[in-house]
This record gives sequence, structure tokens and C-alpha cells, in this order.
Amino acid sequence: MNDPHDERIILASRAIAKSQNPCCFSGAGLSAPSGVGTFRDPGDGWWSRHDPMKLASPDGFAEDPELVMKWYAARRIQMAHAQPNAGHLALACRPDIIQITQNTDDLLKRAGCDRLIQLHGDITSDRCHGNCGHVEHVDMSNPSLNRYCPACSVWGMRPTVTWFGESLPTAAWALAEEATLNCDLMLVVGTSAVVYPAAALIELASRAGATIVIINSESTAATPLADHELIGSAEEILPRLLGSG
Ligand code: BV8
Repeated sequence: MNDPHDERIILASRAIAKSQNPCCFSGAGLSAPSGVGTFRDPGDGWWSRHDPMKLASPDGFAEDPELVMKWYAARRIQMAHAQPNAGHLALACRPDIIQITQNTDDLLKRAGCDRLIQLHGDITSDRCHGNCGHVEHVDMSNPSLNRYCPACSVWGMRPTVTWFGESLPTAAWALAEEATLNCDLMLVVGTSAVVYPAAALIELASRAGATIVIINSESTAATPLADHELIGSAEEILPRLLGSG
């Protein structure tokens, strides 16, 4: 999209301006312009050599904990150099919008969003794989690899993220469901909408009567639910949609 006054932007902006209770559901495409790899875009390096679904899973960690922690180390170093982009900053200028994100990076937090629900956890810390409760912050520019838990000596610290095959954090899911059922508009930003149960929130919002505004670089599984679909980069569209660009 290169027409700044594109009719679609104007119609979607009007819907957002009328909204009393907006929320935003985001995925990896929101952080992609900051240089953080998405899960399904044809990437280079790790994503073309390894299946993220396998690496981000208890079975993958059990099979090759060194490979998994090297993958997280590479992602953490990539994130350490990333800065919030204009899309994150545009969302941060709207504290009335509750942020429900699948992203595990800290870019929405660093942009200034404090009404933030991270459905799939937070990559900036590790926890004991033996579930003793020990959690420690990770130096993202020099991330630790495989090690014993300093609290209980069980082998295996792992990222505090939700892996495939693991249940989502109960509290985060409850907050996300509540925000979804209460919203009258949901921005759906940078997600292929294929990971469940997170992606089910889009249909839940739509069935509850919310207006669905999708911002994505391509059509996705959520397209049939869109009242407005804006195809393009979130870092270009969000500032224009939310009035900060
Ligand atoms: C669970 C943390 C119960 C790890 C992640 C139905 C119901 C319940 C479960 C399932 C179900 N069907 C299948 C399942 C199982 C599974 C699942 O969904 N599988 C799918 C993939 C087939 N779900 C689970 O396992 C979940 N747990 O259900 O618990 C349970 C318990 C036991 C046994 C069974 C079930 C847990 C899922 C959580 C996985 N963890 N992340 C880590 O990060 O290492 S998910 C991971 O994918 C990331 O969080 C990521 O955000 C997320 C979703 O992907 P997207 O964000 O959408 O990213 P993607 O790359 O796909 O798309 C990016 C989009 O942006 C693209 O469309 C692209 O075009 C666009 N884009 C790119 N650049 C831009 C852009 N758009 C705009 N601007 C740009 N600049």
C-alpha cells in the first residue's frame, strides 16, 4: 500500500475511532521489521534448516537440548539488537488498547505498552525444566546455554516460553479471553493465525460482535473474519491507522 490516503485506511481508522474498547492480537509479523525472524516466512539460517515446531517443543528439547538452547541463543542475540519499530510505538501511544501477543520478545514492553498479555511467554528469562520454580533473567546479548538449575541442581534450564504441546499460562489465557469477549474491536497484526488456541481468539471476538481489523503482509487463515483487511507492513500501516503517523 503506497497511497497514504488509501480509502481502506480511512474506513478502518473510522472504525477504530468509534471503538470504545479496542484490543490488539499480534504475532511475529509485528516484530519482523525490527529484524526478529518470523516463524513461517521463508527465512534463512535456522528457520530453513530446522523446524521451529520441533525445536519449540518438549520432545525437541529432550532429543537435543544443546541444539534447542543454541537456537534460542541465536534468537536472543537477534532480539538483543532489535529495537521497537514504528508499529510497536504506534500501539504504545494507545494505552486504551489491550495488547494480547503471541510474541515472546520484549519489544512491545520496551515500546511502552503496559497493558500486555503474553500468551506464549517471555524469551528474556529461563526457568528450571524440573519445575522447581527457579526463574532467572537472561543476558540477551550473551545468552547462557545448557546448565544445571542453581536452585535444585536438576539438569536443564529452559526459556520461559510455551512450547508446542504445552498448555498456555492459565492466568494469561484467562485475561486474554476476558479482553477478547469485552472488546468491540480487535486489531489482528502480523499473524498467520494458525497457532491454537491463540488464533481462536479472533473468531471468539468476531462471534462476540467485535469489528475485526487485520493488518498483515498477506492474506491469512483469519481473512474470512476481517471487517477490514489492510495488506502491507504493520510498521507502515499502524501509525497511519492509530493517528501517530
Ligand atoms: C496447546 C513460543 C494444549 C515458543 C509459540 C487446537 C487447539 C489447541 C491446540 C492445538 C490445536 N491444533 C493444534 C494444536 C497444537 C498446537 C498448534 O497450534 N499447532 C499448529 C501450529 C498446527 N498448539 C499448541 O501446542 C499450543 N498448546 O494447545 O496446549 C495442549 C496441551 C498438550 C497437548 C496438546 C495441546 C501451544 C502453542 C504455542 C507455541 N509456542 N511460541 C517460541 O517462541 O520459541 S508459537 C509461535 O508461533 C510464536 O509465538 C509465534 O508468534 C506463533 C504464531 O505464529 P505467528 O506469530 O502467526 O507467526 P508466523 O511466522 O506464523 O506469521 C507471521 C505473519 O506475519 C505472516 O502471515 C506474515 O505474512 C506476516 N508478516 C511478516 N512481516 C510482516 C507481517 N505482517 C505485517 N507486517 C510485517 N512487516
